[in-house]
Amino acid sequence: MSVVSFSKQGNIGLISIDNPPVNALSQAVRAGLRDAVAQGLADESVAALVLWCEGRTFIAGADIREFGKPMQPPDLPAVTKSMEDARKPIIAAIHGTALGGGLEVALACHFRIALPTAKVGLPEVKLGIIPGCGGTQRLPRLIGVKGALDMIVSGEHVAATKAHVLGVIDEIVEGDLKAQAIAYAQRLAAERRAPRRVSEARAKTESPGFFDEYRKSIAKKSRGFLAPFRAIDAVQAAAELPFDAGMKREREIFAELVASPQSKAQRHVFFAEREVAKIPGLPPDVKPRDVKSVGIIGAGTMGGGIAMCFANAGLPVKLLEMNRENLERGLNTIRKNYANTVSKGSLKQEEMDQRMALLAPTLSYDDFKDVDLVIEAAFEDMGIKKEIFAKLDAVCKPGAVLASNTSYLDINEIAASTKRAGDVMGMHFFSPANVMKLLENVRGAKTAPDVYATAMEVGKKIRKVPVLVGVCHGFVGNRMLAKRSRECGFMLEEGALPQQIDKVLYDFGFPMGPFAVSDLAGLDVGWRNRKSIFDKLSPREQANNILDQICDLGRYGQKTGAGFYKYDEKRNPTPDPLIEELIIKHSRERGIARRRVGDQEILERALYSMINEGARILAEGIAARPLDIDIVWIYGYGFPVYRGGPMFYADQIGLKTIYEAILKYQKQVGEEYWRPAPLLEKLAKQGKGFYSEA
Ligand code: 3H9
Repeated sequence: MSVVSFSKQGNIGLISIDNPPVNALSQAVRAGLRDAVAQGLADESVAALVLWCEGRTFIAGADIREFGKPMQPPDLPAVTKSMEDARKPIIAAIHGTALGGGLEVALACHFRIALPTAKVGLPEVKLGIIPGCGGTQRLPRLIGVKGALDMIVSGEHVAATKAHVLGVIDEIVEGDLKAQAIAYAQRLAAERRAPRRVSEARAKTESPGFFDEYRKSIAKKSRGFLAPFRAIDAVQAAAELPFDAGMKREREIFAELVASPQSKAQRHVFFAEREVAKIPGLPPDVKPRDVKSVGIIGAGTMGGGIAMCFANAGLPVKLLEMNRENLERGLNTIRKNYANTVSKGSLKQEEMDQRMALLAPTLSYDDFKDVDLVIEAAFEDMGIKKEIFAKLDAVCKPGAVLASNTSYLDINEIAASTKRAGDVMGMHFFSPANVMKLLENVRGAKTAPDVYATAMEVGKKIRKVPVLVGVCHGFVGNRMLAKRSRECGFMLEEGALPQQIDKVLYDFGFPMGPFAVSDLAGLDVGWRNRKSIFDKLSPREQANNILDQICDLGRYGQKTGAGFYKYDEKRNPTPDPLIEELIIKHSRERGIARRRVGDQEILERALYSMINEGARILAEGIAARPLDIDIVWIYGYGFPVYRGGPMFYADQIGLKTIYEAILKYQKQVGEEYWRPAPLLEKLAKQGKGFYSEA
C-alpha cells in the first residue's frame, strides 16, 4: 500500500495521505505527494485538487527521525513549489494538527479549510530549528509580519477558529471534512477560480526598528536558545527580500540549525519525552487501575499544590489535615493561588469555583475509605509517615493506591508499615506542585506493576511528565543535586563566591544559580535537612558550615529579605559584602588558602559531580535509561532543554573528557568526593557514551 494515493470524485482529484501515526512527511510521502499532484495536473478531467489525510491528523510535520541523515529526494521545498505553481486550485482540508512542514504544505496550497477542532502551528523552534519549507516566507505574506512572528517564534499551536480570524484558514467547516472539501473544490471549479499563490503577496512591513524591538521582547524568555532569534532573521528576510531570495535565506538558516548541537539536543528531548512514558519490561496485559477520586494528606505548600493538580484535571479531592486551622490555612492558600490566576485572566471565575468545589476538606481518615488513590504529603519524618500509612492500611478500600510524596525517605520502609506493600509507592511532586511539570514516581521493591502503571497514567492525566524511578536516598533528582550542592559548597570555601557560581550556571542555561535557588526555597529547608543527616556527613562537609552561619543570622533567604544575597522589596537580589566577609573568614578559620576558582572549573565540578552520580544511578537500575535522568533534570530542575539533559550533555562533551576531569578533581579535592562511577569509567575507556551503551 502506498502512503499517498490519488483518486477522482467527479471532476475533483483527491490526494490522500495515509502514513500513521501522524502523517509525517517521510521520503515516501514526499515522493507520493509529488506524483499525485503531477497525476492530478496531467488529468484533463480534473478541475481542482483536494489534499487530505487519513487517520487522526493532517500532516504533523517533517519526519523528525530523518533529520541528521542524508536528505533523500525529493526535497519538500521542490514538492511544495510544484503545488503552488500548479495551474489548478489545490485545497488543503485540515483536521487534527497541521504542524511544521504540514502547515507549510497547506500554505503552498491555494485554499485552506479546517474543522473547528483542528490546530495549526509552526513548532520548529521547539526542535531548535526554524520552518524550512517556506513557513517563514509565506506566513508573513499571508497574515502579516507580527502575526507570523508570534506563531513562529513561540511555536505554539493555534486553534483553527483563531487561525481563521488571523487569515491562515479560509473557511471553517463542520461535519464530514472530506465531503466538505470536495464540495468546496467543486464550487471553486464552477466559479473558475484561479489558484491564489501566497508567494505573490507582499509581507506587510512593520515600523522601522520593529524587528529589533521584537528581538528585545523575547530576549528574556528565549535566553540561550538560538532558533527563536534566527526565526526572526528569516521573517525579516520575508519583509525585505523577494520571495525566492527569502526562501534561500530560510533554507540556509534551517540547514545551519538542523546541524547545531542545540537542535540535536532538542530533538533528543522531543523523543525522550515520549519514550519516558513507556515502562521498560511492563507486561502488555498490565492495565492501570481506575482513579476517579483522590485523598491528600497535608494541606501545606506541597499538599495544597498537589490538590490543585487534581482539581485542575476535574478529579474530586479529599484534603485531610490534623486540625481545622491548618485546613483553613491550606484552603485559603489554594483559593488565593486560583484568584491570582483569575486576576491575570488565565482562568475564568466559574472555572475557579468548579475547581474549589472539587476540594472537600476533612479531619477524618474515615473519609478516605472510598478513594482510589491517596497521596501523603505530611512532614518528612519516617515515624510520622509510618503511622499515617498504618492508618491508611486500616481504612482504605482494597486496591486503593497508597502513595507518599516524600523527597528522600525509603519507600520500602514506608510500605512495610502496611499489609499491602504491593499497593504502596512514591509520587514525588516538585514545588510549586501545581506548576512544576516533573513527577518522580518511585517504585518500591514490592510495588505491583499495575500500581506503578497507575501512577504513570495519573501523572499524564494531571498533565505532568511522569518518570518512573527506583528507591534510594533522594531518588534520581535530589540524589544528583546533593552532589552538585556539596561541590558548590566546597568551591565557596576554596575561593569562589555565590554570585560567581550562580552566574556560571545561569550562563550555562539554568533559570537560576544554586545559591539563588536556595534563597528562593528557604535556607531553613536545607538547614533542617543538613541537621538531620549531619552524623552521616564527612568531616569536611561537617566543617563546611557556611549555611549554618548564615541561618544563625536569621537569614533564611528571600522570605526574610536576605540569605546568600540581600533582597529589595521587589525581591531583586544583590551580592552582600557581609556574606563575602563571612565566607572569607570561614576559609581563613578552616586554614584554606583562597584562590581564584575559574569559571570552567566551577562548571565542571558542578556538572560532572552530578553526571558521575547519574552513572551510578543508571548502573544501579534506579533509572532505567539515561533518558529518564535527562527528563527528570529538564522538568524538575530547569536543566536547559537545548543541552538535552545531563546525560545527553555528557555524551556531547565526551565521557573520556569527563572521566579525565574526574581523575583531576580526585587529586585536587580528594578521593572521598571524586571517584569515577564504574559505568562511566567503563564507557569512557570503550570510547562510548551513555546513549551508545543504551
Ligand atoms: C518540520 O516540519 C520541519 C519543516 O519545517 C521543514 C521541512 C523541510 N516525525 O506525540 P505523540 C511520533 S519539523 C516523526 O505521542 P500525540 C512520536 O514520536 C516537525 N515522528 O502523539 C510518537 O511515536 P511513538 C514539526 C513523529 O497525539 C508518535 O508519532 N512538527 C513526529 O500526543 C505519536 O506522537 C512537529 O514538531 C514527527 N514529526 O501528539 C510536531 N511527530 O509512538 C511534532 C510525532 O513511537 N509532533 N511523531 O512514541 C507533535 O507535536 C505531536 O506528535 C502531535 C501528536 C501533536 C502531532
